[in-house]
Amino acid sequence: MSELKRTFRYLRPYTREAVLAIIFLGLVVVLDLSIPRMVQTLVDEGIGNQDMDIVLRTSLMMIGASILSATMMIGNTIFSVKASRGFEADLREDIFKKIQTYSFGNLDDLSSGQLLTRLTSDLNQIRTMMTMTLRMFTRAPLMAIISLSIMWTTNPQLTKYILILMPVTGVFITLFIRKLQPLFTKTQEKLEQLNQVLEENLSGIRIVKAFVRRDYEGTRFKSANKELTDISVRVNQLIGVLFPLTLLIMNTGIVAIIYFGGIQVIQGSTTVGTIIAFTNYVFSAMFPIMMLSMMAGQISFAEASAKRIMEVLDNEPEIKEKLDAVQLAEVKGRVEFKNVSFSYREDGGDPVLHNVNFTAEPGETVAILGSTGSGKSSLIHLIPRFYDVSDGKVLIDGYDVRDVEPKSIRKHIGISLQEAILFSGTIRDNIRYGRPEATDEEVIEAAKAAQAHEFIIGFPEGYDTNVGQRGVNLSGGQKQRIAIARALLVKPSILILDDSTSAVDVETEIKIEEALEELMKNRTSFIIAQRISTVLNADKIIVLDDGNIAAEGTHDQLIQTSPIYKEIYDSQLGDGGAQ
Ligand code: DGT
Ligand code: MG
Repeated sequence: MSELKRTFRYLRPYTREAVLAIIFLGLVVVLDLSIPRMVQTLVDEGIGNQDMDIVLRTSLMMIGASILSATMMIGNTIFSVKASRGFEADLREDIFKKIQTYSFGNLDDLSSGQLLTRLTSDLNQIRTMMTMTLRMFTRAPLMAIISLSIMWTTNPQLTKYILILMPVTGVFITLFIRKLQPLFTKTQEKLEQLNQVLEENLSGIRIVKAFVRRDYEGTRFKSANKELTDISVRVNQLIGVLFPLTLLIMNTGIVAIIYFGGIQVIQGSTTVGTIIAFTNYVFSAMFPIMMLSMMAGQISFAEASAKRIMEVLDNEPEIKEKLDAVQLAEVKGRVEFKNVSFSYREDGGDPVLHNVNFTAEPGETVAILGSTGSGKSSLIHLIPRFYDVSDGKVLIDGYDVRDVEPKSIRKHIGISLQEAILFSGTIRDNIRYGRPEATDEEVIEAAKAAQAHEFIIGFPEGYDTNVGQRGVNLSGGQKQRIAIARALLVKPSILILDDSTSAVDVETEIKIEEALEELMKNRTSFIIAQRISTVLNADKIIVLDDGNIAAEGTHDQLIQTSPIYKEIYDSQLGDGGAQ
């Protein structure tokens, strides 16, 4: 319950609506409960005394009360919907805002699929809970209290029978809920598992087809689906048993009222009308207990969802900005790694970089080579402070990146990540993502340097071509070139290209290389490349081997001194090389 309670603070801005909704609900209950009272008057005074006037008047009053009650219910709906939808929107906005503050490390822990589930279905659970609270759950206890007080003031003796039955039902339902609660939690888990299978299948459906694994995937889905179905059936069967049983108890109450009430009527100590009214009030008094069983499910679901949502909100960004962080107005581009070690897990884990030391002077081009998994991407991710080092320091212009406001560094860095991700929208908007105010000329200039201009103007709509959701209608190499243009357009002091030409043919790669040479003149550039031909001209080549710098220097130096470099060189360009 505790996590759910914490979400309730999002209702605060809607206090007025929530209070109004509950006031309307209270009026509905009072009006509804006044009706059995009127029945009592109608029977005892109207029919009993054969007074047509009272019969007519009371009937009209009953109709009036019903109409009024319906109107109040509409009022309740209007305000409760306003409050719960507002609550949902605010909470969703907060989750969204929080996710934007996440650093890379946080995003490694919570996948986008998980975050999406929390933003949609979990949020939905809580909102449903909120709507029900404002519309039905509050109604139940009100009904119980008011009907019991009416009963008590009219005939305490008969009320006692009901008061005996209520705790019996209460105990009985509590036992049921105890049994149900773990089943609800399990249902939620099974649902998540099924979603996981579905999500993987949907995003990887092409792989499934390519590897002809439809049957395997079908089995996986079937078993997850069956598990969910089995547990849902059990839950619903239990609930199904619960309802008739509470109904049975309620009917026992009504029989008791009629039996003992009947005796009282015969003895002349009560009236027939009272008995009729009482049978109605028994229902109203027992109703909340039945409601409780429904609530139990909803609350368990909502609590589970609240937990997941609060996990997102409680997650602190791993990269923390210092209070007295330095603002860098200008970056010259000197990058220095001092005894840097790095591991992805804060609690240790195998370091992926060991004691890395190097300096890149402003304007230098640094090429990073190394086999796959050697730590190249990890290394360059430390420059914009996507992750914090485990040991040592990364310095930009002499400032430890941890002492500088991350925004003010990143503004001066143009980066093209290993996986080129584009947004839905036009090519133009994608290229100027980092600098929306860039002119069309600048966009074209960047695209030309990235060797993207040619193919872009080849599209019927040129720069206004829509790249569709996640840029699916472009080839891998085309996406990469747009990503390079996007990085160049920022006119960064530090340019980082992580394997940005892996999907581009050799000829185009060389062209990009040539165009970049001009553009890289005043920038410190880090180029990760698989092909050695693209890095021959670099001011400095760093060869990474399993997280260690195995060699560092210019091509001429390395070819003399580094066997590992010579090996890479020979395999690609030397005697054994293809080109
Ligand atoms: P590549 O792109 O295949 O040529 O390889 P590199 O050199 O870019 O390698 P890198 O830095 O991506 O990975 C180095 C090691 O770090 C490798 O053992 C995988 C591991 N690693 C990479 N990214 C993550 C991550 O996000 N979380 C964890 N726990 N490990 C990671
Ligand atoms: Mg990499």
